[in-house]
Amino acid sequence: MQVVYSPVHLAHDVVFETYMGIAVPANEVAERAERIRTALVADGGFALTGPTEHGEAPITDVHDPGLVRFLEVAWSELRRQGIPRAFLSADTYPNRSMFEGMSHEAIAALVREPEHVGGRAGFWGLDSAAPLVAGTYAASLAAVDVALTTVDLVLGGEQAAYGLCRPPGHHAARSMYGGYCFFNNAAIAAHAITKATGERVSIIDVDYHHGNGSQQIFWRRGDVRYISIHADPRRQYPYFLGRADEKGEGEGAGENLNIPLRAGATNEDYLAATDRAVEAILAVSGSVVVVSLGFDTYGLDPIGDFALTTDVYHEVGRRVAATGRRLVILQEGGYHRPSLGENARAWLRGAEGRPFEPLPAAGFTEGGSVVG
Ligand code: SP5
Ligand code: ZN
Repeated sequence: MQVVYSPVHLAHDVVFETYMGIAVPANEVAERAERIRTALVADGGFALTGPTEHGEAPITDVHDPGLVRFLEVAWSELRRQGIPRAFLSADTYPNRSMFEGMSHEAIAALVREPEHVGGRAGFWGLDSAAPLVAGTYAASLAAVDVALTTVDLVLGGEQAAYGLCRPPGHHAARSMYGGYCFFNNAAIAAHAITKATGERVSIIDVDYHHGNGSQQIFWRRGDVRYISIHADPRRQYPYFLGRADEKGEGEGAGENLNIPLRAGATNEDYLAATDRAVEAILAVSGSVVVVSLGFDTYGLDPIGDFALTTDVYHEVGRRVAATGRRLVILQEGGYHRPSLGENARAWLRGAEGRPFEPLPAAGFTEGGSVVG
């Protein structure tokens, strides 16, 4: 399988994130993508290629140009405003109750992007756990190019290709970044596929978290079906979207399928959910499926609470590929660094119909210790 990778992700060099007001070690770090790249090279069955530049138009097809401009200047604004922080995190968010009782017209007129960069980050951001650093914008543009190059490979005839996107994308909405995501790589890819082929596209999101951004972007669209298996938002980020009764509206009515799972969800629970998702893919036309691939469903993930093992990733990859659709597979989350390479190898080999054997050289044991 072809793998699209760009070293520009290294510029998004995140060390800390904020959790409930306190700086804690970052989860979404450069080592994640490097672990996956190293494992796929060691496997021998994957061919790495760099992305080609696709420019800004495919991004503003999906995102508000104001979000793009904010992300472009946010770091220089932080410095220009004399704020000597290691990363940008919002000061104040426009909580919806700030405007309670005001008309939609009044709100539209009053709620504007402020000048203070902490207010601007609140205006465009969802949460305080998506630190923005000097290289975030460059890395985010590169991640989009990785996704769109993966689309090019599949539209060019590959049965499946994998884009090692970093930063991830599925929490980014049309006018909002958050959840370690800045541009929605999978949504940009799905939209580009509809444009190039005129076909319907399904997104299957198997990250542990609900992809609120992908759901929002396609909520009213009949040409992109969004299917997600994730932790129930009553107990987990993004908290305010991801319930089973969110089905889409207008042209998009019935095109959104959320499958929330309980804490401790097992391989068996997950495969049952996968079968429901696969059924929803097969119910619509279209030759291409976008996979938002996360490994934060793994039993040892530091921010997840599912109990999946490496073998189940091989089986999920196999079942998704068995739809017969061509797959644009894009990396989202997954934070247990020692297992990321093996879990990616397992999923992608499953999608290719190849067997999976652990790589002893990976030096990883289920206990979480790392050798070398
Ligand atoms: C792409 C993706 O997987 N984004 C996930 C964003 C999750 N943001 C909230 C993270 C909160 C981490 N809390 C750590 C608490 C440890 N007890
Ligand atoms: Zn996630």
